[in-house]
Amino acid sequence: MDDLIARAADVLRQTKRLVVLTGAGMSKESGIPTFREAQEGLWARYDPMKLATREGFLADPKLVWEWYQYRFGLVAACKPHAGHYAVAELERLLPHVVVVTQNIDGLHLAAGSRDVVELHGSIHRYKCLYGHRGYTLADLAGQTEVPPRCPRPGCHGLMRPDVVWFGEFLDQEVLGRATAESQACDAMLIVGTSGVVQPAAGLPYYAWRRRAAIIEVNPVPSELTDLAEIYLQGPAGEVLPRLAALVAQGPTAGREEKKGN
Ligand code: BJW
Repeated sequence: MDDLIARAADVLRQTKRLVVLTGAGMSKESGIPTFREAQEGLWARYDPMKLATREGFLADPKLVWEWYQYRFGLVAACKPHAGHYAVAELERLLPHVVVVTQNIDGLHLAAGSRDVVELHGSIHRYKCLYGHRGYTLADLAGQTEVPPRCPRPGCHGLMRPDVVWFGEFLDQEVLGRATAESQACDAMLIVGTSGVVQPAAGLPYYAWRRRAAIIEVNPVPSELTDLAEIYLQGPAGEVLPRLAALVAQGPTAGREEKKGN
């Protein structure tokens, strides 16, 4: 493992444009459950068709609203871990780093990453069924109806979290940026995603087609592991800080020379 992390650090040090693609496993060590892991994943306990589709919301808006409020409470109680800070550190160490995340928890931003593309939206933002966006929970405070109604005068549409549910299109500008970055990168660091949800799972193929170096961090092989030139098998909170520390330290050859002196 030490050798693999050193090799990955060498690759990153030479990287001009890095995309860090993250999924639910990135936030697991902060205390936020993943989706598809057997037993502990959210979809093992909850039905995604009832809770993460527009049809599910229209069938039972109160149930879906309350589930997201429960998850908002979970997220609000969590902090970024060492892996999130290591990703933010990479942004300071390398010329161009963009974080493309499927997570809605805002933890990359909380850790100090500045260029973050939130593919599936954010649990910190709310919109109404008619698409009026940009609200926070504070804007809805004082309303007694569940879910609350759109604060825009004359609208009254049901409010929902500004996240992307199954069967919904991703924001075209957001997906366009993620695609363009993946088509232009010379390395992609994939962390904590099973790689089954499209279109996010298609992004590494753009990088692979242009022979960008693909590095994956995941304790369990994913649908994307075969694309990876370097597979770092382990949790984000352990692997990423070691990786960022080696990138900061300088080239492997330099370290060996120092050791020999
Ligand atoms: C660790 C770790 C540790 C554990 N460290 N790692 C083409 C083919 C087939 C289907 C489709 C297709 N195109 C579109 C679809 C339909 C659908 C889809 O992909 N379905 C698949 C399930 C088959 N996609 C969509 O509907 C998307 N929309 C779309 O494509 O629009 C166009 C369209 C419309 C209609 C028809 C066709 C096309 C929208 C997808 C939206 C996904 N939304 C969710 C919920 C977001 C809000 C919320 O959070 O509530 O997004 S679902 C859920 O899955 C969430 C996640 O972002 C997403 C991805 O999951 P992720 O992050 O990979 O988590 P897990 O749990 O799967 O994996 C965790 C990983 O972490 C594991 O590998 C662990 O090993 C690892 N791990 N501990 C590092 N410590």
